[in-house]
Amino acid sequence: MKLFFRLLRTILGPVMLLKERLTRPQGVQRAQAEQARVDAACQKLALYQFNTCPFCIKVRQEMRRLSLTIALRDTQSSAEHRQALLAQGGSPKVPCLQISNADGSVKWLYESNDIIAYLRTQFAAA
Ligand SMILES: N[C@@H](CCC(=O)N[C@@H](CS)C(=O)NCC(=O)O)C(=O)O
Repeated sequence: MKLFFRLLRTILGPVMLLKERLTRPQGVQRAQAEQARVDAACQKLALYQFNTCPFCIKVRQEMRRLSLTIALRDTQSSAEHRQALLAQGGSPKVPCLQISNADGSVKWLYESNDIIAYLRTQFAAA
């Protein structure tokens, strides 16, 4: 089954990446100070993902729509990232948003729809 999905991604991957590029949304414009505040907040976030995962593409597009610069950690090309996600997040599933809180705690948010909802709550323009 895993092999089937891997094969499907190999075949459809380039098409999905082309579609992602062609439908890249225009990011929201913020005042400089507001964007600086958002950029600083985004430094506490990291998205574990990989290029041809359709759920990851959905989250990346939302990040662009909201003009968010969030570190991308590729779990397909990096064994270190994959291992960190599994060990600390509890599952190898992507996308997963790592949220580092001010008190030092870390939250691992799975499910593309939940990640998108979180990003909108935190960063959608008023
Ligand atoms: N319902 C999840 C689906 C995520 C999903 O199926 N991700 C796949 C990659 S496209 C995955 O990580 N599969 C590996 C696994 O489940 O261990 C979402 O919307 O985020």
